[in-house]
Amino acid sequence: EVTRDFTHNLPKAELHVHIEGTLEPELKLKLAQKNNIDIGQKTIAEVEENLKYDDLASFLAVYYPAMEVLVHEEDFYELAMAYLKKAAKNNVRHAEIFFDPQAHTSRGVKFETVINGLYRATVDARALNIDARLIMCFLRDLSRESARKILLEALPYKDKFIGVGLDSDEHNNPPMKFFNQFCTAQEHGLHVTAHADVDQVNSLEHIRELLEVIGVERIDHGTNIVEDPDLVEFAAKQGVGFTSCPLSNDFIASDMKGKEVLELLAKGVKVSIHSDDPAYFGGYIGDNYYALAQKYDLTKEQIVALAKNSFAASWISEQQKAFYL
Ligand code: ES4
Ligand code: ZN
Repeated sequence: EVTRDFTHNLPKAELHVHIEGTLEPELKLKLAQKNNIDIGQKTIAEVEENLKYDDLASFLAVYYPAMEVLVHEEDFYELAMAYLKKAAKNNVRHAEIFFDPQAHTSRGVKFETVINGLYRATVDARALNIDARLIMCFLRDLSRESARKILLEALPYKDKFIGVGLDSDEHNNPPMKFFNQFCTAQEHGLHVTAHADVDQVNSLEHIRELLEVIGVERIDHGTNIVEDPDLVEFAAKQGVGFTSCPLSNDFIASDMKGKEVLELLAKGVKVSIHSDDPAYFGGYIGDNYYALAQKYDLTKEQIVALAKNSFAASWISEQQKAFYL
């Protein structure tokens, strides 16, 4: 029998968490007060009242405005440390954490402020027995010029993050819009991943571009790939990872996508379970494993296989990988 203790205590890698999506109502209120920002909410109940969404667009409309409480380097440090402490309780041993610099630079916060605060938390995470890394995402609903600008601003700091990702509103924003940025990132030795959200128009086309043209190492969500067996075979052969987030999917698509996850697992694709925006979707990584296990009656063996995939699809050294696999 699969218990909550089993899913939470299993050693795992977190590969799909947006640091801004770990901003809990309590910290949001604390930072608003500290930074003298009127967010129009004074109690945790009032903040929670505002958490209403049922698709990607309605979610993002709540998500971005909440970030305005993040202003100083210390705020980013505190946000990331709070997340890492929760991750440690979920026995996360390795974390590759997304951040959205454009969501902050567009409000007048310097890139340097964001990365220095987050990076310092990843260094201090060593004391929690977590190997934490950062992945900088481009906001796909902004222009390619904006993505170019932030990439050039970020490159001098490239020892502080390990890869680039692509997130935000996918509608009418295909991966190829950012082809040049992905190429430049790859030329600089950065890893590459990108979101292919569930429930999107042209989802398979976007997944094909990511796999066949850009050559991403992972796809975030992307479980719609099961609709194309040839692409699944290609992804399996290339060892591409798929980071699925059950509780997020349940909000965004009213479906945890467990059927798709199990099909990919059975076909030898490196699919794994993660938390996306845990402060918004009702749980951290252990809760995501547990919810999926309950809903689809997963065996311990399947859960262990998913956790092993999280290390296999991670960007740790082969030596570290051998330790976990
Ligand atoms: C996101 Cl659920 C989701 N999809 C796309 N971009 C995102 N950023 C944060 N959460
Ligand atoms: Zn995501």
